Amino acid sequence: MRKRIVGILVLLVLFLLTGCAGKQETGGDSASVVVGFSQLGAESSWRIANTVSMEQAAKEAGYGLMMENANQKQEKQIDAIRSFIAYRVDVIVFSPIVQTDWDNVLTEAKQANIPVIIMDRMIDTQDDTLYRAYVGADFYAEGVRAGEYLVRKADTLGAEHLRIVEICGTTGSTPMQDRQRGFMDVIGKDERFTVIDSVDGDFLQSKGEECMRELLQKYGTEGIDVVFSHNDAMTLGALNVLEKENAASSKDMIIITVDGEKDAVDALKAGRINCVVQCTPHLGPSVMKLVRDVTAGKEIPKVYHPDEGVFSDFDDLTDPAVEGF
Ligand code: GZL
Repeated sequence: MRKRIVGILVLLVLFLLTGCAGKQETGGDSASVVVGFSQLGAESSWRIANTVSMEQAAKEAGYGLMMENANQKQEKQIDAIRSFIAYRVDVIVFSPIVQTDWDNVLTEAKQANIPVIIMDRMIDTQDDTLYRAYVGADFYAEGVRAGEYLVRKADTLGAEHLRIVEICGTTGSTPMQDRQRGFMDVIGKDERFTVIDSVDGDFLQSKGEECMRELLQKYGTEGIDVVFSHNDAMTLGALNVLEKENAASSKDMIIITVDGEKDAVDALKAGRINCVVQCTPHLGPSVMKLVRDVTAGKEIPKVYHPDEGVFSDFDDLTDPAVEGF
């Protein structure tokens, strides 16, 4: 506990000494708004694009942005939110790495009368007054799209039985739980499909490689028909293994991924992946619009889901609309 108090004090001193805390930090004038932003990490191209989106949108809005990167540690996010409260930012924005254990720190923000906007992932709470709005994907719908693609593919192939391995994102995170739930709600009752294994890849490319290597050792290329991976980073890692070991790839396996980064869409166009479910990282403009409305005292919608789609080998992949972020 002492360590964390020291951590918060160090954060505060750094903000004050480096001028990061200054309302001028990203160019806004003294009248501008200061947003405290706790980003969960830099684990994937999605996350990096999301951070850039937030920084650009804050700059365009003329808002000060105090961003803390938690490097995948929930306790660092909690410390950062406490430092934003101590600094008395105008609005707190954060992307919760996992869904649980946010009520205490969000209650402190509420008591300090600082509005909170949750971006990207969601939290488990009984008290929805702890946050003003949620801006992020409908991850359940993304999982459904992945499942619907697989059903269509099985219909087209006339497949009688397909064995699926699932490479999951961060355990306890909204995208991991809801993509899995949506996917299973579509394929779970269809006897043609069996999920033979579900492993934790933590949204990391390196762990995606590890997972695929272990799955191949366990089942062999002959024992796996479908790879459903919760994000492109893990999928690209898995592809490295499949192709390096001359194992089957999308020619022999059906590979389904989520996010829609450029490398994954390029792999789809090259026939290395079969389906890319989109999950946009470009949430900054929507967040800053809500910051504007909240600081102007306006009512804001509780939930905002961006429009998202899916690209697959059923599409005309020469269409310029088929592109990654
Ligand atoms: C989804 C986001 C996920 C991405 C991953 O909104 O939280 O986290 O799918 C990222 O690439 O690591």
